[in-house]
Amino acid sequence: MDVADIRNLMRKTQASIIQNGFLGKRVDDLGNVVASDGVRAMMESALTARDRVGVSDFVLLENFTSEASFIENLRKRFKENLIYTYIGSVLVSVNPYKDLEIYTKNHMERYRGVNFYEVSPHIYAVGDNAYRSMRTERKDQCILISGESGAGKTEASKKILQYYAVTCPVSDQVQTVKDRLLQSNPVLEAFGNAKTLRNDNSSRFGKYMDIQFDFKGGEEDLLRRLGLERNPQQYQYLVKGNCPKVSSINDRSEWKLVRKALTVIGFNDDDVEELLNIIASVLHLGNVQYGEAEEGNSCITSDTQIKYLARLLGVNGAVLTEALTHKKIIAKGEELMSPLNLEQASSARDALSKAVYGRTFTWLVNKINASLTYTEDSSKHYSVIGLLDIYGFEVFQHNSAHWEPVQYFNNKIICDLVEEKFKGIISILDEECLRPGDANDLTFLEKLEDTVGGHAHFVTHKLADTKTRKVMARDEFRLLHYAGEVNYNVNGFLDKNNDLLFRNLKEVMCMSENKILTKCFDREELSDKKRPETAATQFKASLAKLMEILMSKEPSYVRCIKPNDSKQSGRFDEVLIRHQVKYLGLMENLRVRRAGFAYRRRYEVFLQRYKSLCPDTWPSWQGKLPEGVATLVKHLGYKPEEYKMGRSKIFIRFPKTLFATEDALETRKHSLATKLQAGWRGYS
Ligand code: AOV
Ligand code: MG
Repeated sequence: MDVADIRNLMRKTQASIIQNGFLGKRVDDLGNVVASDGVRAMMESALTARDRVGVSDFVLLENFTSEASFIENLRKRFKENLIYTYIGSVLVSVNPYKDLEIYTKNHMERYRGVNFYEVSPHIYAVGDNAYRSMRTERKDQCILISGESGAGKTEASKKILQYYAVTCPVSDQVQTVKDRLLQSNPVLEAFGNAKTLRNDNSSRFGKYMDIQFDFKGGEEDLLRRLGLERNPQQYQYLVKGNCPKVSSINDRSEWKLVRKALTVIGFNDDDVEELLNIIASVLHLGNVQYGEAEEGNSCITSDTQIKYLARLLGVNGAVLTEALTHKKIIAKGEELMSPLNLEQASSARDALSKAVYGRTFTWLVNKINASLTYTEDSSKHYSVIGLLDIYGFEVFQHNSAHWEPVQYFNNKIICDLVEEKFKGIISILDEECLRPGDANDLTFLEKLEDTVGGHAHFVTHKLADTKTRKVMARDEFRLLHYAGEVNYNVNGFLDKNNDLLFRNLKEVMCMSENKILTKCFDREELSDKKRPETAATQFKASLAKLMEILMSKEPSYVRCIKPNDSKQSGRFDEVLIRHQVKYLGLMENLRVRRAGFAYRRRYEVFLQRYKSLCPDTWPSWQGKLPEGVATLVKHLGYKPEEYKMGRSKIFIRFPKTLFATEDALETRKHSLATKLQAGWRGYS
């Protein structure tokens, strides 16, 4: 038997496989249809493999409308450590809560420049695809990562960054920028993340309440200079959150990493020192204790903290003390220092801490952004890939003004949400904050009842039925989120929304000798008579800006799922997962995918992959690409309604068509191997 014989036999086998509907049958020399043992074994093993590991794209599920089979598929794959599955081009990821060996350099290489469907699903494929679309179509890209707290959004974004760092070819200058980009992550996380009950390393960028920076790993003399104790339990701000112990994060090595990272992004020793002085001040501020002087006025009981604060912030201790216990008011054109009571004083103190920490963080972000700007030729437009990983994205969708359950993530819904088409909670809150007189948290609640009380997703104690009333306090409202029901206590809503930082505290900060703080507290804002924007309005404005940026880009989506609430590997909590599948809108996502042309592939890729299934295109097609593809699909028996020929791509409507073609390819590969073995045996 020679090579031509083998090829002939292969062609015959192939043709008969195709004729027989990809069932792995072949026609023997006498024309009888038989299934070869090898083919049968191969088919069986392929089937059992699919049984075991599920399908890598939900579009290929037989029963695609069934949530149960969706979840079953997730479960199968999760069990086999296959945490990634597609819905078409959307990547679904389940947090494994353990390190998997799937992020090596080898893996990165495997996904480089390869078509989405040719390799198993991976976050690298999403990254690579966005990169190539950016290059070939010259369109800015963005990758939107969503999921609940602890689902793996930040990890996913880090993986994509690492992928680009390793695989994208760059010049030396870009290399510096890339190093900085990678290094910016630990820095932002160190100052912007917090341990919450749901996630040991929760992104809290922009949220300043939960300060969770642990100096346990800091160097001894540094701690001494900052006047800090080793024990995080010593600090009010660190114990307040009730979860100071971070089981999964090693502070000592993390701290080293942060210091190193700060150097890479351009901080010298002095900068680092100033930054640390600020962080330490915030911790000291939290420990400032108030006592009661005459007439219920507040006073500071111990000056230990004030001494440290004065030194660390470079301000006058007496002035600071006064500012922490008094409020400057202007009466009849005269400035007066009016004493604060205990409660007012401690909220002034907390407002100062928040402002100092928050503004420093913003400054840090700006500094990092500036260090990332690539300035070789500013006249040229550089294409960008934006990576969006934020906290509480969904929560905001459901929390604020948009009342319809979000069926399917799309930009329009978010934009409608931000637009002030109707009176939502935010505008009512702002109204109450600005209303002079008797406005307080409870009047805000009443206003809500008057305005949105009729809405099906809004309940208060007064409006609730007897059953719900039992689990609600009088000062709460409840929102029926897609993600679940949440009670909100209105206590402190107005204060939180107001800018509570008194003018005299701002003045003290403006006098600081700390260089970072001088940049954060600008004297100009003291002369500004305008009322500062409320927190909610600022948030809304920044969200609107973000949406504008995102809308100008081509999106890719990553949906992260959290498998259990105990941060455990291997535990698949079906109730919790079903819930997320629902509110992430994955079933809708799948239906949308199935309705359209599920697969599009460039002609050359399609032909390259399947050319061996047709004698006319094998081993190579000499004519034009579309004609080759047309010949091939005709030979494969594609019906006209099953596909469409585009300008550069073929669109395949039903997954089963592609499924069958893939099966045929598998079968063919196997028979080729069998024949080659037979051939070799023939030679020997
Ligand atoms: P999040 O960003 O979605 O929550 P993270 O990305 O911080 O969640 O993930 C939480 C933790 O899960 C991480 O610290 C890891 O321990 C683990 N983890 C996540 N993804 C992976 C992965 N691919 N492989 C291994 N471990 C993983 V929040 O920021 O709280 O919304 O606000
Ligand atoms: Mg995060």
